[in-house]
Amino acid sequence: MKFFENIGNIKYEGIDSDNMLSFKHYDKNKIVLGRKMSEHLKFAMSYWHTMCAGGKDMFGDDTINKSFGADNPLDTCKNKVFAGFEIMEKLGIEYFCFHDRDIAPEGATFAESSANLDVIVPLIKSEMQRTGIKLLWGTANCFANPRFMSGAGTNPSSEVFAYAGAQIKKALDITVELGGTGYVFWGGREGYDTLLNTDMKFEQDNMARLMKMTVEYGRSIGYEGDFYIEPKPKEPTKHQYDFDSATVIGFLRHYGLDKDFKLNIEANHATLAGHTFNHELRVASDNGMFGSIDANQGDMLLGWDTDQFPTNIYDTSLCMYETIRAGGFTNGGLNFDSKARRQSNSFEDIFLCYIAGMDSFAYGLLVAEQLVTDGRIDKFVEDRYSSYNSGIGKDIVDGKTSLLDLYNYTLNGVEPTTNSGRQEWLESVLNDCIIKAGR
Ligand code: XLS
Ligand code: NI
Ligand code: NI
Repeated sequence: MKFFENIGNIKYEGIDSDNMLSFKHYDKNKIVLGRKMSEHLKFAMSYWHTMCAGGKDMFGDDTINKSFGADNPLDTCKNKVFAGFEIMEKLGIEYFCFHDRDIAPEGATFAESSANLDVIVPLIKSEMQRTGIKLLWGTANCFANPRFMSGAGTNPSSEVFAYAGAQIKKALDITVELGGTGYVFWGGREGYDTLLNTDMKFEQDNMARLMKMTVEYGRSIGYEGDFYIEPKPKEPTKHQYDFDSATVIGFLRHYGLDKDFKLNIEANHATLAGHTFNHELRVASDNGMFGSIDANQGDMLLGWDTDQFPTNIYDTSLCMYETIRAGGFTNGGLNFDSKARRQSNSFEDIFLCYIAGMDSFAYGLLVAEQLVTDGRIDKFVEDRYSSYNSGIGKDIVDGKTSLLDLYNYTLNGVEPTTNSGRQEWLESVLNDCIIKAGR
């Protein structure tokens, strides 16, 4: 059964093609810095935005029908499997990501929900075998159902905590069964709206308890992939505990979870936290926790998570530059945690969204290659710190100086020179590389 008869396989046709349904920059077998573009980028389809979200917002209903011709929730989910794999195949997307409740409907009881999953998972597995498409990561939706209104792992009710644990166990079983290399904790409603009703320390201790149980269980069933935390500063709660990369790294180290966890960095969450996307990536990689990416972009004029498809080449370039610096993806990849705008309400739009996102990242990769081979930025940064390679600088780095040594050195020394940081020149070098990458 085909769902999108009028759309064929999307091919690379280059920048001069005026075929909307073609790639202008994403040439999957093109070798960039020694690897295929597809290996650098590891694109994934997000099941929730692509197969589920229908355009609902606070003021209006769905604008696109995603029932895929079925008339009940379970059949809809069956059809979604085939429709989803058709989309991925036609776009040449090699990975996908899901929440448990994206792929199968929630039943009246936990047992019923699990039974629904057991109907759908074999279908997904056979489609994976047929197409070679792989699971990047799985996760549990422990935030949508009203029972989770006060959080999952941080819920004041131990009954809800237990429910979340049960759901995570099942979602992890499925992730392992489908060969996933990642399992994500995005802190859904793990946060608070007012301290007047919240024991913050107890809630965070509990979150760590849940994560520890998850790691122990996962390793006991042979899961060798990474666990990820996906930072986000706010929304849905006023204050999300997993605020940003630095906060999450502190949390993981404090609770001894840093060996099993890495970070899943989302562009729009970075900007909501008041950081740039590349700042968040750098913090993760500097701490050995660069894991995976949720590719999207926000709107700088709006204070919430708009999850737009990424089209800003400046951002994709700097993201791919950080990714290359971090040594590329191992278990992670680029998951389009992005959704079509409410007014882009056709399935053709969904294809166009992915093409735009994939092309923007492919171009970003070419810019990153240009930045690396150009070398001026790397060289500038290296030179900027070169005073630490000898003399007093080397002594400082080697731990050979005391504060008194610095006092004596400076007492007898000369006034330090002030060297330019050359920001505007570096920004123009970046622009040069963005333009040269297109040649
Ligand atoms: C929401 C998050 C979510 C996670 C997966 O803001 O980005 O989509 O990626 O639970
Ligand atoms: Ni996300
Ligand atoms: Ni988001």
